[in-house]
Amino acid sequence: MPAVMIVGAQWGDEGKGKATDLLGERVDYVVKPNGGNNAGHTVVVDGEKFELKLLPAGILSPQVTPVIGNGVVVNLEALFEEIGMLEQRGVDTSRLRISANAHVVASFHQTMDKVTERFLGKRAIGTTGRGIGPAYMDKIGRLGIRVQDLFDASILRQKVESSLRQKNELLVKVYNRRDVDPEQVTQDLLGYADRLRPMVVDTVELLNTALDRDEVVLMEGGQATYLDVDHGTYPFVTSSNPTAGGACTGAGIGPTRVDRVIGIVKAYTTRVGAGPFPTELEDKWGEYLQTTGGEVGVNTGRPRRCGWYDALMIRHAVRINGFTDIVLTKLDVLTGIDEVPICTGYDIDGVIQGEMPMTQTEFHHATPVYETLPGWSEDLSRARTFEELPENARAYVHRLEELAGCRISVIGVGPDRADTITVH
Ligand code: 2SA
Ligand code: GDP
Ligand code: MG
Repeated sequence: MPAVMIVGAQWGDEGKGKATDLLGERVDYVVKPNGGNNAGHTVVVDGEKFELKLLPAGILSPQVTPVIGNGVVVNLEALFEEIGMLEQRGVDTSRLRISANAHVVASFHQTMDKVTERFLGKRAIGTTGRGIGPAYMDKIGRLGIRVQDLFDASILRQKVESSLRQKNELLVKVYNRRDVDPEQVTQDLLGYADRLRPMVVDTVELLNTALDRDEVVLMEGGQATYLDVDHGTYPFVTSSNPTAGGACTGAGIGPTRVDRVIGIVKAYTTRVGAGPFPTELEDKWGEYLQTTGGEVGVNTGRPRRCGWYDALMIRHAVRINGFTDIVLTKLDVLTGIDEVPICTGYDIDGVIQGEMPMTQTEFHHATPVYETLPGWSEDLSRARTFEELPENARAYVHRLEELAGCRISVIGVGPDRADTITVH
C-alpha cells in the first residue's frame, strides 16, 4: 500500500493527532511534512493523555518510525524537551529520524516573532509566538539554517551571521531591543549537534525505499487548509503549506505515490488567533462548544474561538486537497443541542452565494446562511457502529457528506482511541 495523508480541513485542532494515532497501528512510518512546535496534538491512549507539539503523533505507536520531514522547522530546545518528556513516561523515542534539510528555529526567530506581533498591534496575526514565521522567512529568503549545518561549525557560523545581520539592525533601530550575538547563537546550536547526529538521515531515501518495499507511510499535516499561506485566510495564516500538495513537498514523496488523502473535519468549527470566521458564535452556544469540546490550545493554552459547521469551507477544502475520505471528529460535542445549524451559504453585502468567495474582503463581509437539522440528546460515546448512532445524528452526518461531496469514513465520538466509528 502506498502513502496516505492526513490534512486538517478547517483552522486546525480538528483532531489530526488522534486520527494519526488511530492509523498508527497500520502504518510503518509517520512523517511530519510542515510546521514546527506551533502544532499541538492531544492523544489519549487508554485514558492517558499525551500532548505533542513538535513530534509526529505516530511516535506513540511502538512499531512506527516517526520522521521529521524536510519541510519542518525544528526548534532544538523544544525537540529535546519533548523527547525527554516522552522518555520519562516510558515512550521509546529512539526510532525518531530527522531530515538533514529541515530548517532550524533559533532563539532569535522567536524574538522576531514576538516583536513583530507587538509591532503590528491591533493587526497582529495571533501567532503562537514560536518563531515559525521568521524561520520560514529565512528559508524562503535563502538565509535559513538547516539541520545539516550543525555538523559544520564554520558553515553554521557563517549562516548565523548572515541571518542576523539584517535582524540585528531591525532589533536595534526599529524595535529598540538589544542585538543578538551570533557567536552565542552558534555555540548554543552546536551544543545540540552530538545528540542530533544519530537521528539525522536522508529522509527522502528512507521514505521512498520504504514505499518501494510496500511499507505504509503516513504524512501527518500540521495546522490546516485555512491556515495555508496560499489557500488560507491570508494574512491570518501560518507560514507553510499544510495542504496536500505541501505535504508531498515537505516529505519528499511524489503525488503519484499517494493513495489516500484524508481530511480531518470537526463537526463544528474552531479557530485560534486572529482572522475572519463567518460562523463564529459569541453567544451561549459559542461558550457551550468551547466548554463541552474542551477547546483550549494545546500549545499556548489560548481558548479557541468556536462556531457552527461551515459547509462551504469544507467543500472548498475537498477541492484544494483532493480528499478521498473525511474523518469527522467530535460529533459527541453536539449532543444536547436542540437544533443544529449548518452554514450552507453566505450573505455577502446582500447577495447570497453557495461557494467560498474569491476575495478576502468578501469573506470578511460574509454573514452565514443556515439550514437547521434536529438535534439529539443521547450520549454518543459508546456507539461503535454507525447504526448505533441516534437517527438525528446519522442524518446530520449524511447531510455533511452530501454537502462536502466526499465520503465520511470515520466518526469520532470521544477523545480516546477507542471512541471511534468506522463507517467505510
Ligand atoms: P504561527 O505561530 O506563525 O504558525 O501562527 C500563525 C497562525 O496559525 C495559527 N496556528 C494554529 N492554529 C491552531 N492550532 C495550532 N496549534 C496549537 C494547537 C494552537 C495553540 O494545536 O492547539 O496551542 O495555541 C496552530 N498553530 C498555528 C495561529 O493561531 C495563527 O493564527
Ligand atoms: P490537532 O491539532 O488536529 O491534532 O487537534 P488537537 O489535539 O489540538 O485538538 C483536538 C482535541 O479534540 C484533542 O483534545 C482531542 O483529544 C480531542 N478529540 C479528538 N477527537 C475527538 C472526538 O471525536 N470527540 C471528542 N470529544 N474529542 C476529540
Ligand atoms: Mg492542535
